[in-house]
Amino acid sequence: MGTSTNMRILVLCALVAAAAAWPSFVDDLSFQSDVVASSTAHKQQDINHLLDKIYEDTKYPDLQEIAKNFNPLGDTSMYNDQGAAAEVLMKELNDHRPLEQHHWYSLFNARQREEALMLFAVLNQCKVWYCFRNNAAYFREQMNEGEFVYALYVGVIHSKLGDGIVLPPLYEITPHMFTNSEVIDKAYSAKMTQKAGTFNVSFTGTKKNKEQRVAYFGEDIGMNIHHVTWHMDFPFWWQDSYGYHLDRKGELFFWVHHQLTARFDFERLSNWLDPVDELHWDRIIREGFAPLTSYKYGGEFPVRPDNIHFEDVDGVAHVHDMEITENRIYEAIDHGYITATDGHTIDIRQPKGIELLGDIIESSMYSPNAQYYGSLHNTAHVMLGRQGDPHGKFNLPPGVMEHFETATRDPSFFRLHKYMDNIFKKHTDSFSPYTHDDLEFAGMAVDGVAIDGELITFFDEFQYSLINAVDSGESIEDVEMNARVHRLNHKEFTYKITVSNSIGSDHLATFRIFLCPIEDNNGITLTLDKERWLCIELDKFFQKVPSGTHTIHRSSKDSSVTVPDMPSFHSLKEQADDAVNGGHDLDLSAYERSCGIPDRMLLPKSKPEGMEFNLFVAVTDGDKDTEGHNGDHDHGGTHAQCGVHGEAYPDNRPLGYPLERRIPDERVFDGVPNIKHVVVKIVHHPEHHD
Ligand SMILES: [Cu+2]
Repeated sequence: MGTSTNMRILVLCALVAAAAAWPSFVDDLSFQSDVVASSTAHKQQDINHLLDKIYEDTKYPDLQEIAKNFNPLGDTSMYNDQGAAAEVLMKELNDHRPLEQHHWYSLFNARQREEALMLFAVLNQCKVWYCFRNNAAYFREQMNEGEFVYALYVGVIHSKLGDGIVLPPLYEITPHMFTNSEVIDKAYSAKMTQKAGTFNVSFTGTKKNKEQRVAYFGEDIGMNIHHVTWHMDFPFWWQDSYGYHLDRKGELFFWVHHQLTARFDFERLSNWLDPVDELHWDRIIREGFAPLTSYKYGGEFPVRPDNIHFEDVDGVAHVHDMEITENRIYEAIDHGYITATDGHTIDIRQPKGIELLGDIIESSMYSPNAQYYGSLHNTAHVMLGRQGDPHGKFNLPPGVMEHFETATRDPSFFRLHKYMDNIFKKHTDSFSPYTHDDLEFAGMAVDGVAIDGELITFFDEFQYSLINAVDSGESIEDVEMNARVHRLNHKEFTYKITVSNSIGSDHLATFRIFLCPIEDNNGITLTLDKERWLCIELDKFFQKVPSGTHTIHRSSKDSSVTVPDMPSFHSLKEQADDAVNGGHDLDLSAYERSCGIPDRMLLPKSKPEGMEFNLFVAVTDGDKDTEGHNGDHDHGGTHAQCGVHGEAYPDNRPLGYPLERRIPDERVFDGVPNIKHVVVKIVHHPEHHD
């Protein structure tokens, strides 16, 4: 008996069990056959087909058939909400309200977001894959493509039905959002002239622009995917009524952006650039940005010249409103409490405080008082995105800052996030420093830390397909067309951490590894207190340490901060088709999560002559850290910055522990045996290619 038969029987059993809960559902044979058929391979194939050439009507006959004949309100027993969400969206459609196709889409546009979320709500209410796929196929042909793609991605991420599916890399689904216009134009020519081609993508700008030296960071397609996926995993619009609570969302918002900020400053350090200065509402925005990128529909992304004053943006906010919002947040930090809508106060000088602060700064639907504390982060993104056309005089489309996949290209992104990072720092600085007793893990000592292998970075060459950027025509065949980009990469290495456990028995330990600068950009040695805020998290993992002295080996590939390179859309299609045709199983679980720093970018680039950094390792009590959590504590290995899908964050300590609080006296850290740092050297090989 083949695996697929086993699978079918398994699913059939599940169906019979489910039938008890949904009596009307078993009467419909189409549902039954669908449930039997929807193995991971089938689901993956459906998603691939739904996302193929999203700006055109689907070419797949089964999806065409569904788009024509499926009625979302035909049998409402397939939904958990008896079709309530579908009714809302169908009414909008019948009233001809939704945004047209072939128009730009931005999540920060309230009405467009509302529409995308209407579709998300429908998909999220589906009990079975039949419902999910059919609704997706139906609304694909009815709704704006940007709204559709967004709803489908967050639908797959957050619905149980999406388990096991790997979402194709967005740079191959909506290549315009990741690729400059010059290369997109070449792809069009390739198609028209029927000449296959691979086109080099250069980073935006020229050598006259100092910021271009670090464009490889903000314009890295994997980093863009990390950022957009994090915001899909933890959407600001999320409400728990969608199905579950996003654990420590506000704190993760702080941590993931703090890490982006710290990583960007690390790259600047090795490129002879000053650290990013924070954004000031009352000063000029120093760096302009010319995206040299176009929407598929909607023209070019607007340019912002250097040294412009912040302008009020019609219909969004006055600069003064932003300052008021900022003042209110600083006031909350100084008071140590925030005021909820009903006037009661919520203490934030407590471990959960940073989470609430993140909620009000972003702001997310978790904010206890968005009316009063506003929406500093989201509104600032739009304010910055519109500075090229603040009064809408030129009818320009949204700026790169108004999309999570393009925002990190603009240097103002890092200014904005440095500004917010400083607000968070003011809050964490209000806590008393950790004492020796807080930090000590009695009976556990780190005797040595070393690296097996060399810490070497280089640039690799990577290609992705532009097929989905260009239109199809009946008489013109697609030709192979790729974009070739340079990406930061590093050689694989292993940490060797020697630990002595004198507790007398095996004990679970949490290993927290950070890389920290030793000197600032002027060559001045940093105090530990300055250094700790600039550290980048390299890994965090839980491991049993046997009694006695042992050396723990941990590969850089296993970092819980990073994700591996994603399979291409072509490979996902091939694998799903093979599995469906061959009747065998598909296991792509290693690629299911695309939230996380790309593994390639784990290490900062450094310099050809090498740079020294502190490798900081803290080993803490794993039993305490994971108390109340079960499982293997590994959770697919991307938990550090992206949490665990649908579950509580596996580590009870504050994010960034033990470096998130101020350290006025370094001797406290030096006197704790379970914390150690060593100097390591990272060398950049400019000539090396993979
Ligand atoms: Cu962000």
